[in-house]
Amino acid sequence: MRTRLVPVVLAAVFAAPLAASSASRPPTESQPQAGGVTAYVVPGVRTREQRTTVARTGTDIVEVRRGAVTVLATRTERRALARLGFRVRLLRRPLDFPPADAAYHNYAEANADINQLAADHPATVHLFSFGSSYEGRDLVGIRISNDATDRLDEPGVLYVALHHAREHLTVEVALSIAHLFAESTDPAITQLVATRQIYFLVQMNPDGSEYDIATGSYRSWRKNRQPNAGSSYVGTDPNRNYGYRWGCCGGSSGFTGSSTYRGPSAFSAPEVVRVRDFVDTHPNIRISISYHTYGDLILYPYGYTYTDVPSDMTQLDHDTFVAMAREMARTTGYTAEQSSDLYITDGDYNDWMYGAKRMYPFTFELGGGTFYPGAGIIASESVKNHAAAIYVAQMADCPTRAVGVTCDGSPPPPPPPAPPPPRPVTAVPNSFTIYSGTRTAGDVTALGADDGALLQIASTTSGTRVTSWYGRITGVPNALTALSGTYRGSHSASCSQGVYLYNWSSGTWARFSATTAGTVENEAAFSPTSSLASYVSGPSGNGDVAMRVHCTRSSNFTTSAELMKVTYTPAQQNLLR
Ligand code: 0X9
Ligand code: ZN
Repeated sequence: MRTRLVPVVLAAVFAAPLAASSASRPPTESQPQAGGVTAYVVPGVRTREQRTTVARTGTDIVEVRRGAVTVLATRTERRALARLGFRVRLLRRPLDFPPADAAYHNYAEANADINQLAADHPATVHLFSFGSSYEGRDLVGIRISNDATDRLDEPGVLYVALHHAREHLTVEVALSIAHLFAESTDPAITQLVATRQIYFLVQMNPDGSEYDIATGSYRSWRKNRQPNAGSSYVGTDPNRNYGYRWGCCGGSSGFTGSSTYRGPSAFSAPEVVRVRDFVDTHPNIRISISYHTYGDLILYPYGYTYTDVPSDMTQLDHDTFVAMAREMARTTGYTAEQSSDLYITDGDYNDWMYGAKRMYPFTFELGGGTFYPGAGIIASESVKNHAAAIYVAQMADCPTRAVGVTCDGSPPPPPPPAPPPPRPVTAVPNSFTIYSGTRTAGDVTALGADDGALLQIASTTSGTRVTSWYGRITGVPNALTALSGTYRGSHSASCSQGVYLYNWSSGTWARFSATTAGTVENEAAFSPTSSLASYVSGPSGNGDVAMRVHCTRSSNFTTSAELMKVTYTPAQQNLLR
C-alpha cells in the first residue's frame, strides 16, 4: 500500500468565506490550470520537475503521493499527458464527499433521492429535466402538485439551489423542503400541493459541485466548469451571469481567473441559460428562493445598486420584499436586508428575476458559518427553513398581500380582532418574613382572604415595641400598567403603623400609608402611580412584590394581619409576532 507522502492540495487555496462578516471581500478560490472532471492517478511522477511538466499540460494536481500524483484532467489534458509519455490510471476511489460528510448528497445521490421521492409519491411528485450542464449532466427539476401535468394557471413558487458549487448545504435544504411538500399530511401543506405548482431546481451547478468533491477533500470551488476561451482558467460564476444589468456596476469580474467571473456575455453559462429558459416558460412563478451559503441572511433586490427603490422598482414591490423578508427572518432567525447591503453584485439571480421578470426573488444565505459545516447541521438548518418555504408558497397567489394589497380587487382582509385588553390580576403572598416580633398564630394562608383567619405577630418586648414583617407576592410581571396594594389588619393596642412596598431599583422600602392603627380592623389601600416596575424584582419577566407592615408602641402588643394583596394589570402583549 502506498503511503501518502504529502497530502498537499496544490491548487486549493481555500476561500475566505463569504459571510456577512467578510461581506465586502469577494470570494477567492483555487484556480486549477484547466477544466475537467475526471480524476486520474499518474504514476512515476516523483520530482518537482516532473510535477511541473504534468501541471503545464493544464491538469490540476490535487494530491502528491510517493511516486505519483492525482490529477483532475479533461480529455484533452489526459491526451497531452499520454503524449508526454505519462501513464494515466482512472482513480478507483469514488468521487464523493469526505467520509465524515457522507450524509450530503452528491449529484447521483441527490438524483436517486429525487427519484425515490417521485416513486413514493407518484400523484404529486413529478420530475422533469430542465436541460444539461456544460459537462452534460442532466439538470433535474421537481414539480410538486396534485396535477399530473404542469398548470401554468396555478401560482408557481420556485426553489433553486447550488448556484455555487461548494454550497452543498443548499442541496440538502432544498431536498428537505421537497420532502416536506411531498410527505406532509398537514392540511395547510396538502392545500398548497392542491393549489400551487411547486418547482425545485435542486442542483443548478452540478459540474461545479462534483468537481468540488472530486478528490474526497473539498476544493472550495464556486463557479461552473465551463472553460474560458483563450484562458487556462475555468468557470463562470453563475450568480454573475444573469442578463439584467449584467456587468453594469463593478459587482462582478471580467477576469476569467476570478471566482466572480461574469462570463464573456450575459447568459453565457449553459446552466444559467437553463434556469432562464425554465423561468421564461413559467410565467406563473411569482416568488422564488435561491439558496446559498452562508451568512444567515435573507436578501431581496436589488444587488446592483445601493438605492432602495430605484426607478426600476416600484415602491409597492419594495415594500412587499421588505414585508416578506421580515416575516421569513422571523421564522428562520436570519437577518433580512437588501442584497446590496451585503455587497454590490451585478448579474445575480435576484436582480434578473425581479428586474427582468417582475417576480419576487429572495436569496437565502443559509447558516453554518462555513461552506463545509459538516453533516450535523443538515437537519436543523433544513427544519429552520421549512416555515419560510411554506410561506412563499402560500403567498405565491398574491405576494403583495404581505402589505395588505390584494390581487383581485377585493378589499384587504380585515385586521385580526384585537385581543381583549389585559384584565387586572389579584395576587396574595406565598410567604412572609418577620424582621421584628414573633409569630404566635396563623400562617401565610391567613393573609390570602378577608375571612377572619389571622396571622398574628407579637411585638418585641423591650424598648420601643415593634412588629415588622413583610409578605412576598411572586409571579408579578415587570411589564404592568397598574399596581395597587391592600392591607387589612388590627392590633391588640394602638400603634404607629406604616405600610410599604419594596423598591427593588433603589433598594429601599417606600411607605404608602402611615396611620395610628388600633383594635378596629383598618385598611391601607394605595396605588403607586409611577415606576411601577421598580416594585417588581428583576429587570423583566415576572418578579416579586414585597409588602411590609411596621408598627411601633411603647408597650407590648400583638398585630393581627387579616389580608394582604396586590392587584396589577399586565401590559398588553406586543402584537408584532
Ligand atoms: O455573492 C453571491 O453570489 C452571493 N453570496 S455567496 O456567498 N453565496 O456567494 C450573494 C448574492 C446576493 N447578491 C448580493 N449580495 N448583491
Ligand atoms: Zn453562493
